[in-house]
Amino acid sequence: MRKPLIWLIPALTLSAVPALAEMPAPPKTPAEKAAMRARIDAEVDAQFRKTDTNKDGAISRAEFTTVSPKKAAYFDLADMNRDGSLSREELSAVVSVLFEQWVAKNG
Ligand SMILES: [Ca+2]
Ligand SMILES: [Ca+2]
Repeated sequence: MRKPLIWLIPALTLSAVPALAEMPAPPKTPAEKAAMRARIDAEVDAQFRKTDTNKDGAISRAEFTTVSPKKAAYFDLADMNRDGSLSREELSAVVSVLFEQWVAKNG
């Protein structure tokens, strides 16, 4: 059975989503929330490109471990379809959960 993504939150919220860590306050309106989400997506894009060192459009376990050695254990949690690599979509799914949890907790 798949572990819930909430397990990722303590380890990843601050370090994997710096844009989220820098947020001064949760969004008060749907427009603010959309703007924050866009900023976070841009950050995720940048991190994805940085981690995908061979530029094949996916993050392999080796790439993930090299860039984030302390978070190596979380690769399996983020690899939702168990194909041994993280797609941009899988990373976005994780970040979406983190963002919604953060809004729910702080909003
Ligand atoms: Ca790659
Ligand atoms: Ca995958």
